[in-house]
Amino acid sequence: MGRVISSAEEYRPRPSKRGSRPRTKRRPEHEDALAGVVVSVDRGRLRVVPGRTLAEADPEAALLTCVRASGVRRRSIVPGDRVRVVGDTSGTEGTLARIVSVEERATLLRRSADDTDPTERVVVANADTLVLVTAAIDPAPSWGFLDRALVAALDAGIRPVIAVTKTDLAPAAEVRAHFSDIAAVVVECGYGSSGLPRTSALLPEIAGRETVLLGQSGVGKSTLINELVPGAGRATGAVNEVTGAGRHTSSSAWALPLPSGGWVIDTPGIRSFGLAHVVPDAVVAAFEELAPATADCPRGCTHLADAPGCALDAWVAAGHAGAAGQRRLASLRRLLANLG
Ligand SMILES: Nc1nc2c(ncn2[C@@H]2O[C@H](COP(=O)(O)OP(=O)(O)OP(=O)(O)O)[C@@H](O)[C@H]2O)c(=O)[nH]1
Ligand SMILES: [Mg+2]
Repeated sequence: MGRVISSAEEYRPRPSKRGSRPRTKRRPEHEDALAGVVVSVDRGRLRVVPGRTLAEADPEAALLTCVRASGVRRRSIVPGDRVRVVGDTSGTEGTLARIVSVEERATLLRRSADDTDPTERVVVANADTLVLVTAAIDPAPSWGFLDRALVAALDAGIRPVIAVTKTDLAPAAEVRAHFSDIAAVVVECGYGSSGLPRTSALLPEIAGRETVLLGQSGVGKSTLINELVPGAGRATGAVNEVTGAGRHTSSSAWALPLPSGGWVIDTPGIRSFGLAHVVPDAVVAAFEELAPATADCPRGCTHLADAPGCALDAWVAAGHAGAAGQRRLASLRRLLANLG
């Protein structure tokens, strides 16, 4: 029979090979870790503002420069992430703190490099609003890109707003038409489009919110941020006159506090917006004016152009999806074909 341990005193743990120091999962120092939110990630260096959420953070507070503790070395940490920090949390120049944990994310805007690449790139965490920035011209709007980013936002539960820049160079009519039947606000903010500051239409949409600005390179994201946040000092770059492409001026995302409350996150221009992580049903649901039609589709309908009995064509033909219905259906089918 095995030995019975009758009392605690009698029990002698065998000395462990690793030494006799008791190992606990949670080190005591983490219990008084400081709550903070990541505002930027620059390779191994992360800047963190103290506060449980951006809404609670003091925009004037000194940012902590942090590195990852070993427990979160391989975790994705992006702007907007709510974290716990230990070490020197004074924020004094030259000091370093350590991020020991990352809180669960409320929302997650993510993309893959293309539709078949399963590698996810998380863009930002916990944003409640996506301002999808497109220029009226220079560079010309990329409809596929805009639709995809919109799908990703709706899939993530993030409210989309479309901001059209460079309306001083060309009218926003085409962009408005493209989005005329979806539940996204379209605001114009080109240079001198009216006597007002060009951000006046955008501000009410983002005041007090956690907003991410997303768009292709050269559409004017950083220029907008510099006007929204005086002193932000985000670098801006001219669009190449020959190719009409932006120069990828911003290389990392950065969250900045709006003077009127709320935060905006500038992001580097991206070329493509893969949706490998999004399931087809979520894509259909994101096309709000088309989605009701699918109730009449046969079971397991792919909703592609050759799908027998797909109810989408009749729905659009009957005008239920508005003037842009035909183009939107084509856009939806393009996305679904890419996903499949
Ligand atoms: N005419 C005109 N030019 C604009 C407007 N907004 C921005 N620009 C110009 O467009 C160019 C690109 O602006 P950026 O703010 O650097 O663009 P970005 O979207 O941050 O680009 P990346 O950082 O490369 O992703 C700059 O030369 C801006 O001056 C606008 O409303 N009208
Ligand atoms: Mg930029």
